[in-house]
Amino acid sequence: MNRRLAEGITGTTPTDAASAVDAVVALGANLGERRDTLAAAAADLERLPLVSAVRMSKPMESVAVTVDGPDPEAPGYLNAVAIVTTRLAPTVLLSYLHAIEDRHGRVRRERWGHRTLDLDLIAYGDVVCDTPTLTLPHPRAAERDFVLAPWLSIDPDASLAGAGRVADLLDRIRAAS
Ligand code: PH2
Ligand code: MG
Ligand code: MG
Repeated sequence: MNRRLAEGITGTTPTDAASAVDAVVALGANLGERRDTLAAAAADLERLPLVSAVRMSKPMESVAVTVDGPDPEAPGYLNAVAIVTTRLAPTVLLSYLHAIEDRHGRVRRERWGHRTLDLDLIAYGDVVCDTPTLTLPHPRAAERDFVLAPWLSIDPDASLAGAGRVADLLDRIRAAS
């Protein structure tokens, strides 16, 4: 990894104009006015500094996956994916994602608890890293159809660093279920 990219991952300095990156953000909501919340979050992403474009998938319904597996009795999720073209360093982008979650009433009580808004940083270009605050790509993205399907819908050539083409990952999940 080059020095400037490494600084961008661990530090707070934005990288320069030549290094805008496509970051993949997964959005999910299973409480409240889910559709409105996702639309508002997309607008919040567009307003972030050093973000030049946001391409958002259509929202898709999905069954809540809990620590015990899929639960059709739990409030269902609306999931979407946004591709965010940005010069923000990944850790800074992640902080903004948390701030947007907070603004939309996110309460953090239990792991995988119901939530008004969840914003996960799935990928940042093809960066691979594992730090206490950020793992890229997102460690569970390759198993999550509710991330891969909306992502594929806006980028048919998408691939996940270290895991392969999103289309193939999704085929594999669907063949196994
Ligand atoms: N997010 C979770 C846990 N379970 N299930 C669905 N269907 N969609 C999600 O976004 C989701 C989930 C934790 O982030
Ligand atoms: Mg999540
Ligand atoms: Mg999250």
